[in-house]
Amino acid sequence: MSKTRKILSIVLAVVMAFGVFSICAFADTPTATWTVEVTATDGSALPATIPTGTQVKVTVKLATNFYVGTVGLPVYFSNAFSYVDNSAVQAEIYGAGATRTAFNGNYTADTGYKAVYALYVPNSGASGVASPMYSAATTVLTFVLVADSEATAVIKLDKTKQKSTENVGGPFYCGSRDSADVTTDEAMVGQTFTTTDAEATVVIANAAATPELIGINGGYVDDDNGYVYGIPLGEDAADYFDVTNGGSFTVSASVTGGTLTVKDAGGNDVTTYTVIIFGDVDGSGDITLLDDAIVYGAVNGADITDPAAAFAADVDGSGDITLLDDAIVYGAINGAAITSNPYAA
Ligand SMILES: [Ca+2]
Ligand SMILES: [Ca+2]
Repeated sequence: MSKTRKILSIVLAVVMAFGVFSICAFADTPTATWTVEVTATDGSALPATIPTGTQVKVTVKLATNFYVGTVGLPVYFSNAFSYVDNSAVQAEIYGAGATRTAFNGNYTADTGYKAVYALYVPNSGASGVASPMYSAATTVLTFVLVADSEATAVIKLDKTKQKSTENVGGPFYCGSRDSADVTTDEAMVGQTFTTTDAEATVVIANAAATPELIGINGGYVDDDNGYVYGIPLGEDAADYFDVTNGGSFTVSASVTGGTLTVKDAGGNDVTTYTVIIFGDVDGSGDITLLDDAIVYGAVNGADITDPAAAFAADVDGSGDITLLDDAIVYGAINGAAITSNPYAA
């Protein structure tokens, strides 16, 4: 037996167990308007195109007021998506004690589609649990999908899957009642529903490779510390780096403490680095007596609290700040050369 047939047989067994067929009335009942919304997992709007690997949240709402009976809710989604295990959250329509079941969402449904199947069954009529009145925009089901492959993907309730006299085995089933009394009122099935908004389309594109910053002309990317250096004093940091995979970067200032931001092809920030100009401890962009004063203070026990400034003060790359660093900074003020990367081989 295929998984789909197995699911259908379970649904039919449940429906029959509740005697729906015995009072069988595929009556004309009010139209129920269902909506399917697809958003980012935090509920914000999705961009026009999402890259593969993105997770999206599917929210199924019922925007009609009526006394609800048993509900079987198959939500179909294109094979380009996969269901995220255990992500389904079902509304407690009949209270916490009633049966709610969300089947694993990765079984094959129609060609090209998989589905999440959520079932809501009231406790038996004998228990006297009142049938609740849905209020407009009740969230019935949420779950999370992950985009696997490039596609124009669809997530939908499928009207052709609705149970009716012509389609008794239809898995989409929405019972209703005339009042809150579940013991005496007839459960009616075959409720029509409006499909207008019960479908969402998401465009999935293959994710571009992540852009990486690389050093050129002696520029160095220190990924361990999040620093970039190797930029000669007074030069523009932009001339010492490049980005792979169609990315780009911006530099706020070519001074110690400046920020180099790597962006992807879409202009989104990917990584941020802090610029280090060795000897420029105060972040002014040049080396002056003010820098020397800070280095000299550090040699004598003062703290340089900013990590980037402390890194820039260790101009010989020894790992600590000593009189040798002070001598190099003092020399630079007086025109001596200073290395832009003391760690270079
Ligand atoms: Ca300075
Ligand atoms: Ca040192």
